[in-house]
Amino acid sequence: MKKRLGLIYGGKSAEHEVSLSTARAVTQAVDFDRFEVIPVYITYDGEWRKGQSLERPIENIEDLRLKGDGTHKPDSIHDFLNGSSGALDVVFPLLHGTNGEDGTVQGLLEVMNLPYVGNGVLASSAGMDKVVMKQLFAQAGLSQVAYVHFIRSEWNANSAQLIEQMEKELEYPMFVKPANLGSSVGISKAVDEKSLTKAIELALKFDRRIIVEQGITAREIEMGVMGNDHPKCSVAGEIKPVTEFYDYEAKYSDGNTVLVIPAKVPEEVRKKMVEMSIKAYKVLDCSGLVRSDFFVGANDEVLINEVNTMPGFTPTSMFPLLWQKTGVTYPELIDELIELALERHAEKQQIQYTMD
Ligand code: G1L
Repeated sequence: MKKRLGLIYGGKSAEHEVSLSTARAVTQAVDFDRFEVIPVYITYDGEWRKGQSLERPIENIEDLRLKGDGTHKPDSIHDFLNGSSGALDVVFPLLHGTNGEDGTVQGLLEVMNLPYVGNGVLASSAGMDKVVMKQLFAQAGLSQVAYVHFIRSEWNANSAQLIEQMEKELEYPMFVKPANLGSSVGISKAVDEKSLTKAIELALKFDRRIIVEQGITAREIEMGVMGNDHPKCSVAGEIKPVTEFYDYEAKYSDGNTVLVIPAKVPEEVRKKMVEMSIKAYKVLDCSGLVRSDFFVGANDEVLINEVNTMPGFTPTSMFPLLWQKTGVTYPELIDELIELALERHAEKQQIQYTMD
């Protein structure tokens, strides 16, 4: 019997289009002899639409924008995921939760008792908030850049005191960000008090909670982590700014940066990154996968920047490329993640919920 794999994609999010290309890439990599692939599209308006099983991989992204002609409309989310056309065996949630509230779709899938790929509710929501994530990292003894955080009402009540605190605890340049990682918007660099104030007012448009981080001069190096209780790391990859004199092979470049995989780092730095990636994975109780992002200073000091519980996931994104260079192809990656989802779900079925 083929397993029924649901792909949930689209969503009320700025990453809607990215999600569609990712869903297409996944259909192109799944083994149709072993899986029946069922598309579940969430429109920009938040409407859920379930399609018929796909006969073949998707070529044209437009074919993933299921029409709202009634045929796809569910009577309830329950019918939707478990309904007449047969239950799904495993789900690939290829989106951020509505309005960037990650962990919400995972929560829905938990309530439905459906196995799903990637991180659970706790890791998804803890990984969504930069302040929560950094506080957990600090608790785990992981080195990271200094930061200050506050909420909108504290800023409104006493911005002068907060500026004073930031200037005392941090140095310019600083990076001001909405705490909610779902939004890549609203981030800016501050070089003096005036630009700091401006950056904070901008970030406050996107979130009520703000984090201000110490800016540093460092290399940006990332690792892929995959597994449940015994996670493994990929080789490291570096994101390098394009300079006039680059001599490395620029296979994947967006014009401003190139990816160098494996990154040229000393063995101790690589080992440190593995150790820190696993610690971060455990403290956030991750499962499935994350991409862990580091700063490596001139003196080879390693600082963790963040982990991304839903990294870019097309075949040319950092996470799949890192695994490819580690010897795991894109179709193998998808297979492995589905296995991990089923394994986690099976383990959860054994948990006892009552005392009798
Ligand atoms: F299901 C996985 F594998 F956990 C998973 C889910 C989602 C991996 C990567 C992503 N990434 C995305 O969905 C996105 C980068 C397209 C965000 Cl909209």
